[in-house]
Amino acid sequence: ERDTGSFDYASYHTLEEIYAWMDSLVAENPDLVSKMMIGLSYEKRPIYVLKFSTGVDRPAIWLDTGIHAREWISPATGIWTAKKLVTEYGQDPSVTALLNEMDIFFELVVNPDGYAFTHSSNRMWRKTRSINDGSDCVGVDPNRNWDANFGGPGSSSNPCSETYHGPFPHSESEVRSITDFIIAHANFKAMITIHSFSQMLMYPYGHSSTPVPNADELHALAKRAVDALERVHGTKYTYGSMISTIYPASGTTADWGYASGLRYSFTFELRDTGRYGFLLPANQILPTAQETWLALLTLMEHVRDH
Ligand code: ING
Ligand code: ZN
Repeated sequence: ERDTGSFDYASYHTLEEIYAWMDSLVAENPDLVSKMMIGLSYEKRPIYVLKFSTGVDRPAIWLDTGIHAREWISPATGIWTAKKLVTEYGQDPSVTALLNEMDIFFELVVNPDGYAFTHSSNRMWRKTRSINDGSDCVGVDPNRNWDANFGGPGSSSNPCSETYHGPFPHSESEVRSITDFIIAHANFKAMITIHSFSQMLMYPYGHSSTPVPNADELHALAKRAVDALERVHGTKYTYGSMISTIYPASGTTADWGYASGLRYSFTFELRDTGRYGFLLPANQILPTAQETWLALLTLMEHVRDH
């Protein structure tokens, strides 16, 4: 695509189209958006983060989509959201105030190898595409590979499993690129990671039912966010800690973020509840993005004010 105004936000796109779109977004908004390469995937694709910033070294929010390859609604929502941020900055008072106080770092495709593979070969691929020593099975679950109760309940040591945790924490360069980046920055206050499907908004922990110290705050905030989301199209979300809302999981993004000092760590599971599942029709992209936006804004404004 040549420019982000004529881009079709109501369709799913290939990795090449998304990468070209990012360049357009940066070219059209040089004072607001920049692109950083934070690493290379296993198959040597560049891994990019979009930085939305109007100042220097502000407190920061991390957003990511596309960590699981087949969850196409996640990066599709991310692209729309990134465009919304630049469209509303200077127009909408809440977005303007947010970006006058915070930086947003947005990684649209965490798992580019897997995403490309869902277009070329297997629409239902979830994991990375790394070769596993001693196994014919390919890939590691990038949402079990983080150094947060690594290898514990809800993850598998079998390379053929969809929840294989990998040989050691951060073995996947797609994960390691993020942890290195976040640790090097030191100014992150929040981490929001976006999956599909199940219509849930969750906070840590995934590996333990011990409540986090600010569980009451996160619970009340999650409720406000899903209420805002529901008001847009009537879509109902459940919410709570990851272990109580979905299932036990160890080595997750959100638990690592929380353990690394980010007191606001949330995981979305976008539409739907299973009718289409990962194969969500493209005509649900815009309504999904629109409703998710209100939840994201609720979370980000709370982070800004606390
Ligand atoms: N679901 C997430 C998974 O990785 C999840 C659910 C997220 C569990 C965060 C625990 C923590 O299994 C999908 N759809 O990937
Ligand atoms: Zn997922």
